[in-house]
Amino acid sequence: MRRALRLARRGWGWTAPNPMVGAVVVQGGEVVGEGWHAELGGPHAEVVALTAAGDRARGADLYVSLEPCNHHGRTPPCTEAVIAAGVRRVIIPVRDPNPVAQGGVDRLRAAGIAVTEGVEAEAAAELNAPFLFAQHHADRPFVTLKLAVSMDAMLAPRDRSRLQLTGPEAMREVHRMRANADAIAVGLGTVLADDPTLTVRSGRRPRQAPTRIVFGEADRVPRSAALVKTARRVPTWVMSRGPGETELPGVRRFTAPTLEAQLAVLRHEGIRHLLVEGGAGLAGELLTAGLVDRLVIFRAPVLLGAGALAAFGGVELDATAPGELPGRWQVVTERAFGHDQMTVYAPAASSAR
Ligand code: AOF
Ligand code: ZN
Repeated sequence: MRRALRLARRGWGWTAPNPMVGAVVVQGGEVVGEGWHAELGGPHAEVVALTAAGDRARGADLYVSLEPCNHHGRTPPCTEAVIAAGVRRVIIPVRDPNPVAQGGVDRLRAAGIAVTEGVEAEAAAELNAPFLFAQHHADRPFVTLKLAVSMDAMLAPRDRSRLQLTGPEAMREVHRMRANADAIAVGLGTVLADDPTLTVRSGRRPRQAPTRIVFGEADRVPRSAALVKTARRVPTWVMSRGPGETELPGVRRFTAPTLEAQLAVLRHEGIRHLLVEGGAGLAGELLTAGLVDRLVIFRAPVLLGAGALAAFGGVELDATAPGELPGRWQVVTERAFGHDQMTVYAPAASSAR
């Protein structure tokens, strides 16, 4: 199953709104075929793996990182391919909550195929957390908040100068994360302070460039901002509370009265996974409102000290425990990138639905 999950990851940035899925066919303790869902609209993982296995799929075990689909979508149902191939047993981590595709386990069992569930369930759910979330929540996107902070949980030095805290390894990881998001967002303050580009500039490019989103009043977004100047090439949206007057060429503008309402607009526009990259104001608002599904913190080995800009703007931080996070969080992943430490947190109450 871990092999199937590794294969699934090869679809990173290419399958949305579909999940990433991998499959391995095992016959007599030997891998006889494997595959993954490589691209939206392309064949599903099981079909690729079974085709690779050919006749050797008869009587084999099929490890697939999501319940096989049971519907005619862009491709025929995987359940029928599994049954036709003569597979003996199917092993999955989690069921597919998609109402149109689900039902695979029941269909396979009805055809006399043994099905084992729950293998590597946590890892599989985490890999496709935004997909799984979207099946149960139509009111907003899955929100990943990424922040690079100092050891004392600061975002910027006292003089607010633009300081690159994390190293090149962490940068590459951020670009990889961007490739798996439908949209990348920042607050207006970050546009004014950093003039970011918010494009995927390292690693494999995604199937579609993520939409770039600014939360803030459109009238305050400079026409000279890098995001505005490139808006005709890369989709760029501004989410404002008020209507505003200035024209921003190539930029789509949306008006909604609250952050929640703005997120609802984004989901309605097809954004299922939103990566927020700051700054302190937007991060604080999202955290306070309980709208963060994954918090990704890169901690750089520097101290910014008194007077620096606190990472979780507007949210109480325990001064005696620098880096302590507001709310209750559990650690999902921890990993070093060069000199920086990445920690991924999920809200403690909810699991990766
Ligand atoms: C599988 N194996 O590799 C994937 C599955 O309309 P389609 O054909 O693109 O199907 C999309 C749905 O199928 C998707 O929303 C999810 O429920 C399931 N994805 N299922 O058996 C796969 N990618
Ligand atoms: Zn399928």
